[in-house]
Amino acid sequence: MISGSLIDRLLTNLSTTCTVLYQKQLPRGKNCSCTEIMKMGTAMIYDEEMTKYKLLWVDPVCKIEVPERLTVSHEALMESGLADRCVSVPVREATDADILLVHSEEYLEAVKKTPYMTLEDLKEFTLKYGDVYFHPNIYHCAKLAAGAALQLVDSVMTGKVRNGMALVRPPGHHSMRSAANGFCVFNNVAIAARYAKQKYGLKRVLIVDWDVHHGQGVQYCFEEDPSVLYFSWHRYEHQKFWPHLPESDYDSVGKDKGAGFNVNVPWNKVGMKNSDYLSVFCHVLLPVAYEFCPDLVLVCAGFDSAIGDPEGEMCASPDIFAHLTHLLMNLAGGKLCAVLEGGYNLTSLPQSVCQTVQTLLGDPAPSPASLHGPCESALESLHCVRAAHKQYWSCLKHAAELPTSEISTKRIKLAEEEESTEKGEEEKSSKEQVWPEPPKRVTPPIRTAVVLPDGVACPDGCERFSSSEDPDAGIVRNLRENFLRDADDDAALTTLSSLIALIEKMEKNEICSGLALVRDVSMAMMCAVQHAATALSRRVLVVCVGDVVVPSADTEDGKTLVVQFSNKESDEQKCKYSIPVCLKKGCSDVSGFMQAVLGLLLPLGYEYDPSLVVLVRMPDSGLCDSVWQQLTGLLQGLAQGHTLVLMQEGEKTCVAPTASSLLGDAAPPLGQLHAPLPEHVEALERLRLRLQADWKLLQTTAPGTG
Ligand code: Q9C
Ligand code: ZN
Repeated sequence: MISGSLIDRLLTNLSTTCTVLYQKQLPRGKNCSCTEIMKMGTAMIYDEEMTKYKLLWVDPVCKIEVPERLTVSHEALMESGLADRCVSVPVREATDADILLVHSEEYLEAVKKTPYMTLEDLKEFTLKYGDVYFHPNIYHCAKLAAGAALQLVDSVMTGKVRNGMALVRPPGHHSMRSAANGFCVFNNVAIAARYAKQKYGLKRVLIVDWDVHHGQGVQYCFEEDPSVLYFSWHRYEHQKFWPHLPESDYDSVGKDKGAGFNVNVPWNKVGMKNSDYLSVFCHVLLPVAYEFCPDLVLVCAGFDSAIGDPEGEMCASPDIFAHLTHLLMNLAGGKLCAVLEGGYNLTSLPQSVCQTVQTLLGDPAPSPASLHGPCESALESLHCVRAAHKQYWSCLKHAAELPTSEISTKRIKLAEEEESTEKGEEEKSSKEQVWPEPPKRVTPPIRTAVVLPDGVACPDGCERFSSSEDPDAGIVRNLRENFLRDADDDAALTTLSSLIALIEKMEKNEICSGLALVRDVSMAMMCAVQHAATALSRRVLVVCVGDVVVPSADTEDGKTLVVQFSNKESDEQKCKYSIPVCLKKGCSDVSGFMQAVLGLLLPLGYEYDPSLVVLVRMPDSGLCDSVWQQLTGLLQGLAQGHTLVLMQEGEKTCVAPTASSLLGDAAPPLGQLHAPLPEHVEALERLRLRLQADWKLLQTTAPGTG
């Protein structure tokens, strides 16, 4: 009940200092400045005090919200060694002024009295609100939870760290201006958004709510505010799931000036999987978020959307949160604050928390388990959300109209399904989910190796690479016979055999990513792809930007998937594994290019699930550095971050920005995107329609309704 003692505070401060000192001993590059190290850090905020309240009476609805949620999450971070890698930031109490940014004075004054209430008073007070309980210490914890979110915002906005996560109780996203609700007392993330805008003058804040419940409190707070974009997906079941609100549906898009800045994705069935989540990210959240261009990303990080959760009943694996996190980390220059909301399965919760924090720390994401297309119900939701928002976002302008039949009659659907409800309840207890523990993510000792001509300096933090051993005689013979016509070209032979050695080390997970400046990009690409796909028998995703001769013979068997961005109209599409993306006016249409990356390349890449990505940049690519860095950054979510970038020798100025992205730095923001060129939109949409038969993750409408 009493805030942390002086000794506690000193200890916390001391441990923070130690963490920073410890990090200083591990500079990333030789001449790494202090601020650079700090910028790379990840904050973790936790205080045991927030475990010190609990349900004091019998209530089946509230019994899942237990102190152990926090202790198991924190212990998992300690035991995995992740906590040691974070900068530990102390909590503070949110002040009255902080809380009043979102809540009414009357409500705050009422909550202030709860520490002095008797058990009977507390029970009575609790009855004024829905699905929440009070305890004499919850007011103190609620101030710490909101304060933790504010400490996180301060740490990120002052550049002390790049990003971070706050482990808090009570959660926040259901609480409203004058009401506690759904285990929440103060709206931690809503307060943090207002605070960030006020204190740091931010113009745009994105809130991503991946908790399985609708954060109606956040929606109400910002529904008329165009400076805060709120995205939430949530179990809905056509209003049959708590909190049973019509305004949780896809057609609540925001009001007045805020129209278009509230994005609801209702899940109308339970059992949603990784593909459903990724599909919504690729086809709704990311395009809108990139167009919005936030200055800061806040995540309502609830993990009741993971498998095994008794509330969500979804089937997404804990490692999907690595991808959701990764996909947000190139927005807002990497400024991301995740604040815990729900999560009630004491096994999947800590696993999901670890996946999130490890990704914030910059470790490559694990390969997502076999993805197929989204389920029909998810497609229906996707279709509806995109249709509801097409008038507000130019990235969705071309989206299909709302289906006229079926879905618009959602209330009839609700009535129809009414009968089958009871049966579902009984089945619940019998189907305990089991899933494998996510494998330990081992980060290669070398993050980024570079193969550069002698005159070109090795970028900070990278390792210059040349094959130490003499190349295998068979490999040399193959190189000479198939790639090098000039038998005396020793320099080229050295480069190519270095590339092959690099690929082998990536394959063995000794090196994460690579970058090579080569004289002949086409030849290097052929050689790399042939080795990885044929000799090592790996699936390789080849992404080419600009005109380059692409290996076509190799694509038949599915060992390689080639996606080529160019401005040349390519007549035919040879097979499902060779995909020309034609942007006639070139890649200078940043919006069009990003549309292709988010809506085509990422879903293709995720569905294909390569073990190596070869990213090829031709000198005529026409891409500016920031767009190129976004592409490089996003692609590292695939193949466990095994990306090999090939560039032509002349492109020396591009080495540093590329290396920075490969090392895990956030790409610079692109600015608010304008509408893509209509002819590009049309071309991309035609391509997507053609490909969606083969690639299910490209679908954006339910079968028979598009
Ligand atoms: N089974 C958070 O996750 N009870 N709050 C719903 C339906 C309320 C969840 C009852 C659940 C509140 C932060
Ligand atoms: Zn929840």
